[in-house]
Amino acid sequence: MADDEDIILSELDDEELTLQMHDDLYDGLKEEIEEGVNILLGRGWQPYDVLTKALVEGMRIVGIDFRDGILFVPEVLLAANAMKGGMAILKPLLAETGAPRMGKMVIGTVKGDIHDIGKNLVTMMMEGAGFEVKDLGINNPVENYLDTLQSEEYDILGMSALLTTTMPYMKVVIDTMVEKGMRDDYVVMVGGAPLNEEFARAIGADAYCRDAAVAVETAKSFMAKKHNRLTA
Ligand code: B1M
Repeated sequence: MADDEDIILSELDDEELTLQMHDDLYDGLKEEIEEGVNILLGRGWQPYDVLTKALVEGMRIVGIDFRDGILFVPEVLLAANAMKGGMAILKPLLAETGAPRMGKMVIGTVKGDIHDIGKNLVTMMMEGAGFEVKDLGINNPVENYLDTLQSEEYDILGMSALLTTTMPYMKVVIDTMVEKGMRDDYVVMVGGAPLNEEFARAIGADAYCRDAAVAVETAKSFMAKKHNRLTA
């Protein structure tokens, strides 16, 4: 292909378009990403496939070059902005499943951490699966989580951390819940790229969620157990 200006997205086949979207995400081209999302949806793609194959995969590639010092914060911010443009189109579609009300969740990125794309994705998918989600945004100290949990009846606390320096803060939140005698009232689910099962167990969380789909399945199974307990 010649230079980017000659590319007409709608003329590309699905595979070419997906690869082009990875490039456009890398280059932070929000309008092109939005156009690509709309084209794939128009071709009958499921919103979840557009999300994972075009957007999340594109961001994975950005992450590799960020790690390797090829991309820097300003470029990654543009990529994140483009990703959010695409996610905004998918959000109502993912929430449109008409699923019955499943439970209530509070979610937020922990103190010191401003990464929110993964958390937003989890929020979208949870809402799509019928959960009511209170999203506390980024950089949350322990009080934000606890005050919100106590303000209404919630079932699940979700925390997100993308940095090895911020993930230990999840333990601060869980330990404070234990101190206040409220730990057993909630299911605590944690996620974020640097976490794993072992870490989740070590800090006293109920579950580690590798991705948004796992978060939904995990939350559903906890809610099913809770309902069975209550009706037994
Ligand atoms: Co940041 N960053 N970043 N960054 N950034 C990472 C995380 C990093 C791995 C990049 C790298 O080096 N390869 C690295 C961390 C290294 C480490 O800690 N070991 C890093 C760094 C170092 C930094 C800065 C320190 C850079 C600097 O300033 N020098 C800085 C820190 C700022 C801060 O938070 N205090 C920083 C800043 C930024 C930007 C602002 C530029 C931007 C964030 C924009 C935004 O979020 N609005 C950014 C980005 C975009 C990334 C990468 C490239 C992509 C993250 C992302 O959005 N992924 C990232 C590289 C990477 O992760 N490989 C990187 C896509 C998203 C869909 O995946 O977030 O993993 P993810 O979410 C998944 C799952 O993890 C899971 O489900 C999601 C969906 O499937 N999940 C949950 C996530 N949260 C969950 C919560 C749950 C359940 C599941 O609750 C129940």
